[in-house]
Order: sequence, then structure tokens, then C-alpha cells
Amino acid sequence: MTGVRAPPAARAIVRGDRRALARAITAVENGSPEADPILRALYPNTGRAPIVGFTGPLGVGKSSLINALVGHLRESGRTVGVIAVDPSSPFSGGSVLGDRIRFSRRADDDGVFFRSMASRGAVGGVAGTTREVARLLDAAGFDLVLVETVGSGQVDIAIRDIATTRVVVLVPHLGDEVQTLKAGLFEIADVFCVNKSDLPGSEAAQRDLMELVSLGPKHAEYRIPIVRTSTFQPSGLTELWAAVESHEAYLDRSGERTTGERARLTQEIVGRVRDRVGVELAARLERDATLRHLIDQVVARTLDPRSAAERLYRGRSARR
Ligand SMILES: Nc1nc2c(ncn2[C@@H]2O[C@H](COP(=O)(O)OP(=O)(O)OP(=O)(O)O)[C@@H](O)[C@H]2O)c(=O)[nH]1
Ligand SMILES: [Mg+2]
Repeated sequence: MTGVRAPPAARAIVRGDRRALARAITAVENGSPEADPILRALYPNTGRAPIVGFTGPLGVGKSSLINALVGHLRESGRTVGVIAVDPSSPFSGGSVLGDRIRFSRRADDDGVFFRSMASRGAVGGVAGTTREVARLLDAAGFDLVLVETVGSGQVDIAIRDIATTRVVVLVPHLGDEVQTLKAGLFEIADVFCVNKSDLPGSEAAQRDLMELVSLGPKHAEYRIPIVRTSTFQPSGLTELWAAVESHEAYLDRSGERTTGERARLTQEIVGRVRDRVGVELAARLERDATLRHLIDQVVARTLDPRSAAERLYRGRSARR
């Protein structure tokens, strides 16, 4: 932490004060200004815990797996912070599913911290806030941070920008869904997990994925493991965690940890600047007389929107 000027909340978080942690997370989620000095002071204390993302279609068992893994990790004495990004309906703002698995933990166990965050349909926002909440958990000293997101297009892109290891969870007989997800999933997966292996067809699903992995981009040093698990029996959990650890070990061995981190941080900083420039520009353009003039023509169908945008852009850059 950066010296004596660190805000008391930041010092409390590092000391292991869970209430201070929870309050800081809320501040980050709400975009409150008090989050700023806390995040700034804690940044030097981050970048230490592996951040393991779990993504995949609705209902494949991501929460159940995380729950089981937390038990497994706690038995070996490791502390775990968990963030679940809730899929909330963009229409009602409510949760999509009624009977979602609740994370369970012993009430007196300070070694686990669960937090669920509403995605609120704000895709870019999910990535930004989730990343900062993960940093708070990291700074609070948890050995591992696990993040659950739903694999619905853009949200799992968020996991790509946050996690050091990404586990893509699937189930037997996904059929068409796997076909459509395939391209995107391969960009994301460091580990494949075929959950619900107590159901028929999981060996076949594992074989299909093996074939896909063998067709995908080849890395000499790292081959995407495909693990079968069941949270019911339970089985495969040790193997799943071993696969995560082998990916983390690969990151260190290959230097990928540093390159990956540089890429993620570059993307974060560029994204923040782009957001601000975008907001500022939109506000200025709305006041711009040229835009109103161009819109008159576009409405009258004497000019098309592309050409109007081009003129506006050229006009502005010429003035600079
Ligand atoms: N047969 C079987 N069912 C499972 C297994 N793991 C989870 N389930 C069930 O699958 C359903 C969904 O489990 P969740 O853990 O909520 O799945 P999820 O992927 O977190 O779901 P969302 O967050 O809503 O996308 C529940 O009814 C679980 O009981 C498993 O290993 N085998
Ligand atoms: Mg879930």
C-alpha cells in the first residue's frame, strides 16, 4: 500500500476487515467516488492471487462446481474469494432463473468471501467493475479469486479480460449450442470442464472436445485439458483443480503471465480513455451546430448517415 496516506478503508481491507471489504465492493459497484482512493491505495497489493473464471451456458453447474471447489480448497487451508456475476434480465432487471444454486459456506469461516453482482445488462460495466472487485479480493489477501459468469456472448469476453485461467463449463449433449459457442469458446478456454458426468454421454462429449482441441491453434507447451466432473457424485474435482494449477504453472513457465497481464492492462487503460473520450465527444457533438445542420439533411433524405458522419468527423479533425 502507498504509505500513510492510504485511506483507513484500504488499511482495514488489508488487515482482513470483511465489512470494510464489503463496503468497498459496494462503492465500486455503484461507481461512488470513495472507491477511487481505495482502489488506488490497494493497487500495489494486487496481481498476486490467481483469478480463475468459470463461464459457460446457463445451468451447466458453474455455481455448483465453484461451491465444491471452495470446499476442496478450504480443506487444504487456502482462502477463497468468489464473485458471481448474476445474469439479470435486460427487460425486468430481475434474475432469469428462480432456482439458482446458492453458495453455501460456514457462517464463521473468514477464509471464504462470496459476493454476487448484478450484470444489469451493462456489458462493458461488468468487465470494469468485476475486475476491480477481483482486485479488492486480491488485496484483501485471498489466495484465490473465483469468478462465475454466464457464457452469453459478451459477458464471457469480460472473463477473458479479467481471469488468469478461464474454465469453460459444458455438459453432455449440448448439441447445437456447442456448435454456435465453439468459435468463441476456443478463444476463451484454458480448461474445458464437462460437468454432469453422472448423466449419459459425457465420454462422447469429452471425445468431441478433444477432437476440437486437436483442430484448434496448437501450442507446443500447452494443450487445453478436458476434465469430466460431477458435483453430484462428486467426481473429477481434484482433476479440475489440477488442470487449473497446471495452466497457472504454464503461465509462469512460459512468460505468458506477464504478456497476458500487459495485454489486459493495456486494454483496460485504453478502454477507460476511450469511454471518457466517447462520452465527452458525444456531449460536444450534440451541441454542435454542424451536426444539427447535417441532421436536417439526413432527415430530408438528401444526405445519408454515413456521409454525414464522415463530414462531421473530417470537419472536426480539420478544426483541431
Ligand atoms: N446431474 C447433475 N446435475 C448437476 C450437477 N451439477 C449441478 N447440477 C444441477 O444443475 C442445475 C444448475 O446448477 P447451477 O450450479 O446453478 O448451474 P449454473 O451454471 O451456476 O447456473 P446459472 O448460474 O443459472 O447459469 C442445478 O439443478 C444443479 O443441481 C451434476 O454434476 N450433475
Ligand atoms: Mg450460477
